[in-house]
Amino acid sequence: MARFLITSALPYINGVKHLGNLAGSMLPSDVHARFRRMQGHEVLFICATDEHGTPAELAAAEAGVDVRAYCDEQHDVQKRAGEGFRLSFDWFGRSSNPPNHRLTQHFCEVLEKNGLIEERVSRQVYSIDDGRFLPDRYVEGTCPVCAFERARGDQCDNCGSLLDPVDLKNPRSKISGSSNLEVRDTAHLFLKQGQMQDRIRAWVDAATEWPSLARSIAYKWLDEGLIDRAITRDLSWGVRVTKDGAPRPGFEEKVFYVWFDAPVEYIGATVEWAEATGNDWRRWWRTDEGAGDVTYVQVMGKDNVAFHTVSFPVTIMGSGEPWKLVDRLKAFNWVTWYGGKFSTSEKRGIFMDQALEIAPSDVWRWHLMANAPESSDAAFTLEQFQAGVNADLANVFGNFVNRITRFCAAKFDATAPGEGSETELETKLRADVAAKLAAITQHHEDMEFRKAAAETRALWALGNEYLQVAAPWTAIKTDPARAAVGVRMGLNLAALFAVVALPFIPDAATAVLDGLRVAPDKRVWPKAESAAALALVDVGQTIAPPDVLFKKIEDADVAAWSERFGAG
Ligand code: B3M
Ligand code: ZN
Repeated sequence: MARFLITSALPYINGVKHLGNLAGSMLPSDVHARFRRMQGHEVLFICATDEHGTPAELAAAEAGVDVRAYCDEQHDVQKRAGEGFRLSFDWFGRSSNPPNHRLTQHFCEVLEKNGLIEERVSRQVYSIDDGRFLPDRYVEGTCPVCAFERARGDQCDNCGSLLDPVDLKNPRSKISGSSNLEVRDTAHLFLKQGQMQDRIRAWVDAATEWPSLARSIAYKWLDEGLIDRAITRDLSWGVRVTKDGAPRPGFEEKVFYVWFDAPVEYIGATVEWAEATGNDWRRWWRTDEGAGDVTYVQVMGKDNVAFHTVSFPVTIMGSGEPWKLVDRLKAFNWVTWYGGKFSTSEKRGIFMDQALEIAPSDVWRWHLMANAPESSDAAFTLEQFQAGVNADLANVFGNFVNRITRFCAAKFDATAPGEGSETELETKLRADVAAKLAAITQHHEDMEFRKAAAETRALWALGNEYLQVAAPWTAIKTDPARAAVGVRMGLNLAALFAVVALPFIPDAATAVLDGLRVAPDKRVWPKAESAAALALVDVGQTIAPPDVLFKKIEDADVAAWSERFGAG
């Protein structure tokens, strides 16, 4: 038994996330956590809302509420959406909670002691009409790179360039719309990332277990050279800047930059979990206190990779303290929506709460993972969603389970029969199943979600092929013992298919296992070579055919959803 710490990138607080966010971090990390738990490993699966920064302040202002009240409400909304999707977090924390504040201040203080923080005067956009500095997204203007007219101060949504607010052309305040702005000098803390360049590169060189997307992004940043970056901002909502445990003089009106405190919340949320449950967080995070044997897995969209492969490691390593660093980093490309991007600010695409209004979580989970944006961006269309769900879930998995359980109920008194002996047909099937199980297991271990789903589908298809040939419904007329073998094998296949599907479609798989009365201690990850994989339903066991597992998606549904979500 090994130990896995798994973190999903922290969803930002400004509203329910869209399916692209779900597919790129929370869902795959959940699938992996479920898989590792089923293997019998000790898993701690952590997530939280990322609550600081200008987008939270702006969204609260737009909603006309105080930013703390806004975050309280949105945290609950996101927590419910996560539960609706069966995301099995051990803890869903908040970056605005006290543990993160303490830890963030701690990191800054030790980094400063280690000579990695410097106070520098920097040039910031100041709004005369608003009477305040305008950090990051508080300014909008024309992108100096691509001339997009609605670029934000920190980043251009059109070309993706990271920007400095003072570089925007025709800048205007997001608060008042005023263009009566000037550039003023003000002090900020800078993290001297440049000094850590060689250590970070050596660490990335050694990180051979990272998938290529993560490594290539890290090298791109290292090759460009790490630049010192400001880790404070002129804002009121966030983690206060301290020195020796007291407010830092000159920084009373400033807080830490959101990307400085957000990754620290992976640790902060673990502390929240430990405090709430009476557990020890140190054995997950401190290599001197038991975390040495932990494998730490991070999952995120590609735009977050630089912060996790460079900036956060600078914080962690620069502290000189024995904190756990990421071992495996899985990054995703984008899910696209009819050729464009899903977008929170533009409300384009389908959002998590809306998705659950139109279809159960399992079908989304399956579709998003079977089409995970791993090697490239992946287009989401309602037509492909319909086709995939109907083919894989309704026709292959659902139909198999229905046929065999109903036939057993009709002809074998809903009891797993013991008569008859297996033939070459079953011997070959067992070998084919073992080969598929080995492949599925390997893909899950490698966090290759598309491949894991494809092989799961291929395993299900073996069942239908087998039933086609074994045809217990024909055999029953002439050779009841032969039919019994087919039913016994069929029920065991159904149980195995459900066990293997648990990480992807936990609700439907659980319904099948409940119907087949598979004991909880047998719902563990099967070993490919073991006969136990196909001995989940005991002879003499009574079963109850589950209700229809997956409702087919009709053309009329697709038409209605296209209309509602403005698809195409
Ligand atoms: N909140 C993701 C985003 O909003 C960001 C992830 C933080 S992970 C520490 O793009
Ligand atoms: Zn641009």
